[in-house]
Amino acid sequence: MNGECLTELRLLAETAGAQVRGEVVQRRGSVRAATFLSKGKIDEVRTLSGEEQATLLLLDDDLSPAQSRNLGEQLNMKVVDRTGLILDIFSRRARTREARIQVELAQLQYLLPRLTRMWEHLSRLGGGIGTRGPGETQLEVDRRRVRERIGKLKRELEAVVKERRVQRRGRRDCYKVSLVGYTNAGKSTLFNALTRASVYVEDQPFATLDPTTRVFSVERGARALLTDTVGFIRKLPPHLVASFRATLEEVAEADLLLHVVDATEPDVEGHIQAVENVLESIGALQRPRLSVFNKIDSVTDEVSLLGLRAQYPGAVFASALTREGLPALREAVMRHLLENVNGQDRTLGPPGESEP
Ligand SMILES: Nc1nc2c(ncn2[C@@H]2O[C@H](COP(=O)(O)OP(=O)(O)OP(=O)(O)O)[C@@H](O)[C@H]2O)c(=O)[nH]1
Ligand SMILES: [Mg+2]
Repeated sequence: MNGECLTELRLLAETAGAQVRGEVVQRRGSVRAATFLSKGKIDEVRTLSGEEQATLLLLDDDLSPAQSRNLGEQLNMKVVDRTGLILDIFSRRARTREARIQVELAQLQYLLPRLTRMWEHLSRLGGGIGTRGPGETQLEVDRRRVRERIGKLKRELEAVVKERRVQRRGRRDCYKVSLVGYTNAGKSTLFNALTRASVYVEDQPFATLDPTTRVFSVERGARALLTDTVGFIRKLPPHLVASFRATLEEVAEADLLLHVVDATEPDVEGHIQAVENVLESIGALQRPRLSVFNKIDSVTDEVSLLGLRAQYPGAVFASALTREGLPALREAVMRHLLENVNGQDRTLGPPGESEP
């Protein structure tokens, strides 16, 4: 783990409402199969949490259900891994029916194997009662309930996916641009700047969960549809990616992806890689893509900006806040649009819609 990862974990923890009282780092090589943390690290966490009266241990990695349980027992603390934390933030953020279905589905799929282990543990505590003790019966009931709920949510989600497909079919003749990028890169701010919309913006991860689409006047009367969507993060839980299929299909079908990168981020390359990993997992890595380095207004280090310009010569450098670089961005989108429209049955303006 490097310093940037811990900074991000701290930010995620605070977004989920936790107060960070201390940090412990373990080398990758010392992972212990049963508890994830080594004996020495467990002691270190125990001492630190005793001093700071901490009640929750957050890990930057994902633990197996058995590891979480073992670690929690040894430390007598609640243990939440990276996926658990991200799911928690998503569920706090989910406002619409669609987002709620997607998040709950991912949460239940995450919970199911953990529920099992928890009850196995309880029935083991019953000691020698036999394999069909009361704990296990309860476990089976609980698992069935969770599975039934998962089934119901999946059916509801299927309806949402269909609905979105129908919506997109109506727009298939339009040129479609999707904003993608690491969470907090400034996608929604850029979306608002380009479309004069007013979607929710916040200096916290995962401010956006639901996609929004608006008409976007590119240049010289040409128009496209621009979509703002959920942000990505390192190790985005696969259950979440799968649940957000309805939302992410939009991205996979865009004619152009604008990859928004926070130019002030110290680990720019790590963030770009994380976004490309998610794009790959949703089958969108091959879509035409244009990098937009955002927030250049607050890059204080001119040298690092020059470095980025040299390293990413095809990218646009802009500020959604001061609007610097937006004309160049429109021009770059226009070039892609003309290339795409040439020889294809596309119109340069969506029918029956006017700019907001
Ligand atoms: N200085 C500066 N800040 C910006 C710029 N663009 C966005 N921000 C800030 O960055 C923070 C995140 O902006 P959002 O637009 O919510 O970012 P996002 O990528 O949509 O984030 P999620 O939806 O959470 O994934 C907010 O505090 C914005 O005000 C910019 O060009 N310059
Ligand atoms: Mg957003």
